[in-house]
Amino acid sequence: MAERPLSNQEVARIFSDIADLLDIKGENRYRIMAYRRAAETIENLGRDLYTYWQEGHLQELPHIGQAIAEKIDEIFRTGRLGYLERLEAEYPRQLIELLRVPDLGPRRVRTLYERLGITTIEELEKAAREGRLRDLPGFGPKVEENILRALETVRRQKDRVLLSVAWEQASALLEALRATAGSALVRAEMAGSLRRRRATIGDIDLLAASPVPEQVIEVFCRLPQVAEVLLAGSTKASVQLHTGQQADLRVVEPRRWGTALQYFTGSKAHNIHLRELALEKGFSLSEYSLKREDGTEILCAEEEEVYQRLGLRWIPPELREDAGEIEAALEDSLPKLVRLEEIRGDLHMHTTWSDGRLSVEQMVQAARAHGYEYIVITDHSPGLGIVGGLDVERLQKQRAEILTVNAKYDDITVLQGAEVEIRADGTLAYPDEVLALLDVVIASLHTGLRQPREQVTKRLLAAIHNPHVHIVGHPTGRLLLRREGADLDMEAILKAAAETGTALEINASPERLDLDPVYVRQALEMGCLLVVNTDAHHADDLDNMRYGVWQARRGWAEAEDILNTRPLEALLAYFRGDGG
Ligand code: DGT
Ligand code: CA
Ligand code: CA
Ligand code: ZN
Repeated sequence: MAERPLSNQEVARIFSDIADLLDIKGENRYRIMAYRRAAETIENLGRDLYTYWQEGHLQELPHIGQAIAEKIDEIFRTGRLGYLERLEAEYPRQLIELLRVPDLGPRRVRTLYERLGITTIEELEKAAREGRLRDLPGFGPKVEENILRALETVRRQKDRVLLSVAWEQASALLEALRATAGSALVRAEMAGSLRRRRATIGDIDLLAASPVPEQVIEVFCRLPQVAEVLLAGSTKASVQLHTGQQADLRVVEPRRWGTALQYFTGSKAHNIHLRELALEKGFSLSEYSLKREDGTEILCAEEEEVYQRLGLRWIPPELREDAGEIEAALEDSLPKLVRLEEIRGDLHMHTTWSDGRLSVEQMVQAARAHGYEYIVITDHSPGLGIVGGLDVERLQKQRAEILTVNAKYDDITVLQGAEVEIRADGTLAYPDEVLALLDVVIASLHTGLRQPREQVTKRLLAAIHNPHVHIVGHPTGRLLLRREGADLDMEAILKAAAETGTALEINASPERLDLDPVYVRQALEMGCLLVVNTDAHHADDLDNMRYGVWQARRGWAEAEDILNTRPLEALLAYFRGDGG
């Protein structure tokens, strides 16, 4: 008996590692698939696998047959798995890390190991630099070059964190700084990619204004969050937090705050373009000031003044990627970006009816605390990978409960929807007659994300063309810093969504933020409508709405582009097909 039963994630990891190792070994596809499916089932389970094991119900779970049930049994009894240990003796588990390098499939990983004994990224990089990969079977100079480039990307990704993680840390730092620095601090804000609300963040950039910069730097370096001071000067400091994150602080004179905030917000590409524009107008723009050709300085205490001096409207930080925002500001055609306060309801949330943590009523309470006018409860359908989904009978029972809860509160409308699985063969997990009974239908992909482009695109298109489907949930299925989205023909998807009026979701869950802003903008140009949903599994998740709205803004979305900024009647009219 193991000391502590392994978590679902840990057991799922064992089976997905087995699948990866068998893949490297070149085993039969069906066996590999069987382990992958089992891992997916376990990962998405609503209850502890351990409980199923104790109750002797393992084999009732989808994709858990006798062979896998026996392995789970061994894992829970002994804390080990002999089968995996034997596999590892042939192919070290470290090789799985190599599979994540783009351009390296299982066959190439095997070749690397068998021919050159490579097991780590470092060894791979060394061999590639020394030109030892190009002569391996199945490689060649082009592949070697691609691998080197891919390793560069991997390295750049490695030190990034989710926006939500960095944002919470930065908020706490600012709060502590404000509380401790007292009157030495005039103002302080986030800058860099955080202020631009990028989905992932390299380091935290903070800017402060103070007449006594040294004092602010000193206070900052002593904050309880700081583990180590990497660099401290009179106007800037770099520290490492206990979380491992790096944070940079710059302190400027209050009368130079505007130019400094503009500069440190970036992006670099935006700054370069802005500097060129400044030069055309006879100014040189720096973090300190705008300098005229005769060398005299114009100081900008506010960011608006910087843009104004250059003949521009103030540009919201989310747009500052040099993607046409400067041109738009010049001709005064910047979008009127959607704001969090404009969101009237959340159309995607889970309860204990499937894999959520709270009851319908508890989720309703949480939504009322957010001041929402309406919400839609969208639990999972049964289907591949998602266990505990509602069959048609339980869906009816849930409807009764939702109606009862809805009747209890007159300040919010609670609707019944569902997150229906788009199955691997492209059909939906509920028949049309069932879908027709629901107020809002979200169709999502959770499995088969690695299917070839044509196949996975076709599945999504089929869902979009189903007249009962109102929304496509987290369209690509990406998990930031962890898993690429499906290889979709996005152009075809957006075109079909625009034609059928099917809304695309911006899933606000910090690890998804899917659709990506780049596609949001493309979707809007093609005439699609969007929704921003939290996909909440707990009350706290409702706070994630801000991350979704920020990504919508990064995609240039206005309130009218986002369906859940509309009043309930207008929203439902749209979904019924008789509204704008
Ligand atoms: P990150 O940290 O990778 O998520 O991205 P950022 O945008 O926060 O980049 P970071 O921390 O290297 O620099 C913060 C800001 O400082 C950046 O957005 C713009 C400005 N900046 C940094 N280096 C340069 C530069 O070489 N030229 C210009 N014009 N601006 C720069
Ligand atoms: Ca940064
Ligand atoms: Ca920085
Ligand atoms: Zn969901």
